[in-house]
Amino acid sequence: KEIHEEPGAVRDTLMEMDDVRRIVSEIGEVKRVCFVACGTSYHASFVGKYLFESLLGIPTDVILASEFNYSVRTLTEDTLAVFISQSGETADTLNAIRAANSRARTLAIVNVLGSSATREAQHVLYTRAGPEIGVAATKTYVSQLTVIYMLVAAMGGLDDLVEKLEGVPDIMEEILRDEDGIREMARAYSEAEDFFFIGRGFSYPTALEGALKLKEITYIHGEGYAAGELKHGPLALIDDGVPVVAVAPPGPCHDKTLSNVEEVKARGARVIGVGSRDDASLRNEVDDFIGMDPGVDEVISPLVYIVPLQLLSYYVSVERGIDPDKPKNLAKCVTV
Ligand code: F1P
Repeated sequence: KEIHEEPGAVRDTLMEMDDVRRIVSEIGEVKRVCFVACGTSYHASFVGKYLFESLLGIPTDVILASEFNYSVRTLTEDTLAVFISQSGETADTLNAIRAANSRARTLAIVNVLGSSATREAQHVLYTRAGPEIGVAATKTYVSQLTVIYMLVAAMGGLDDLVEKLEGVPDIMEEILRDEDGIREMARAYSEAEDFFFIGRGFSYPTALEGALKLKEITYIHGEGYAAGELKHGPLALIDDGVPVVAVAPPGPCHDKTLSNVEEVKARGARVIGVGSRDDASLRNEVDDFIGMDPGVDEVISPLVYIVPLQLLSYYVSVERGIDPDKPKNLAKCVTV
């Protein structure tokens, strides 16, 4: 249900563009950005890093909230520290905001109105995902991404980026209308013991988040890797029949990711390719193919390409007889 609410969550979040512009003018000029978060919110932060660096040229760090204490000293007055948290109550993230407040400008991006993070941070932006009951974050992830894109668009005056964002909900709806293929695919992969997710650039965070969703709701071991890292170790784990999900939208990273697909295929991997539906080179190389709207480029792809990966984990979970909304050993909010 919550995956199906994603187009609406993105639409509602986009309505806040004026608020984002107001906050950006309150914050003023920044020379450095530092994202701090946990879990899924940490992966959203990674997309933020690629956006700030490639579109605005602003050096950006991404730090796990639980590791933040070890780098708090590097913050400066012209740093914008951005804390991302669905709940706004995650203890590690709250501690990090408190530690950062006297050293940098702080902005919290949260989903729950009036949560603790909104009181601790100097500035606040809300995602408009509505309540999320499922323990694993889905619609709140795409809403967090939306706010990050809006923030970058407002800081850089990038109206073309806002235009691209406005097209995203319709593209998501198209994927959701066509989910039977993914349900079929999930059946074929539900007995797997290990899964790998690979992507480069903007698709690296998508690979990380795809693997996290799989771990959280199917209990299958899943690893997300920057595709170029495969040769630095993980290739040793690729054997006959090991599923590899390759995230390869059109753009500058595409061909290199394709060569990584060839590498894992040569070692017997069973590859699910996620790419533009007119991408014959990827389609011909892989065992299963998830075709996406050809108009979605690398920059905007994190918002769209995560949807089939969430659906895949959801259907694998159901296939394995698990309740995807209540995975074991995972709390919706980690307050200790
Ligand atoms: C962070 C988080 C979630 C995850 C789980 C545990 O929460 O890691 O991403 O799905 O619920 O907490 P938050 O700070 O974004 O609320």
